[in-house]
Amino acid sequence: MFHCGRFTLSLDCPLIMGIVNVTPDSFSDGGKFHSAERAIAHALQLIEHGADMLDIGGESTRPGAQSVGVAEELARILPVLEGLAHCGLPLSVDTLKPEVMRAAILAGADMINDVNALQSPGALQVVAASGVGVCLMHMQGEPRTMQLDPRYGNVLADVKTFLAARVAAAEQAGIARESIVIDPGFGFGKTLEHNLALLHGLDAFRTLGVPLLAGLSRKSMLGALTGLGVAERMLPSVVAAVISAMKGAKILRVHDVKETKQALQIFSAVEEAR
Ligand code: 7PM
Repeated sequence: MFHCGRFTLSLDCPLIMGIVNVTPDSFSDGGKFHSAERAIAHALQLIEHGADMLDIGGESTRPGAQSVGVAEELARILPVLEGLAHCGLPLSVDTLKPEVMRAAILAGADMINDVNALQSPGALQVVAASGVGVCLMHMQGEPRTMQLDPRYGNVLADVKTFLAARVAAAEQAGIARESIVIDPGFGFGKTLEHNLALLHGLDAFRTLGVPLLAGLSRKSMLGALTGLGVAERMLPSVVAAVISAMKGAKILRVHDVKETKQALQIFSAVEEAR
């Protein structure tokens, strides 16, 4: 079971976390409103397609991205959180800023997805005080520069050691183990070889004793392997999601919810035949 905010979720079958990007619309004065409307409409479509939870992001954590201020990030995210408050699904917010976490939780977020694994000063405390779920993700470096020269002794061992330490820090701060998931952070300070080693060895994270979340959807490693552009990576993304599930991932963070759902129906049927 995974406890996050208002929800307790069974992880007997892998869950689908649908990605909701709140993209700033710089073309009109009504941009903030229209970008929220667009994000909410997209989220409702993901729910129809079978999403089990939603991950709302204001684009501050993207590889290569310039950092976005707290006020700007909240202006993007809060209207979407409010618009989806009664959609029936757990709402995750993708942020690494404690101030954004606090405001998002007050606005009804059920989970914080932190690519920085709650390492910002105050982040552990904000989550611990709230009862929301958290995803602790591994990243080497910072989003703007992390892909320049990623290096590891042994990527699988290094990422696992980091995540074990962050789970311990979270528990020490008072976050319930039942509210924690971990994520190796595909593409976050990793070469293609690092990403492949992590996916191949993903089952090794199971011994950490908390559920595993995997995000490979449309990522550049899939482009590097197929030569396909980002808009053409649905099938490779679904295959990567199935491979993750077969290696024990319990939450799959994806753009293509409908197709991933179909694939996981086959996966889950085969699992149940065990
Ligand atoms: C450009 C490149 C835009 C990469 C967006 C991205 C993850 C995440 C992201 C992940 C968790 C994306 C990424 N990836 N959070 N946020 N795990 N927990 O594909 O793998 O959305 S941003």
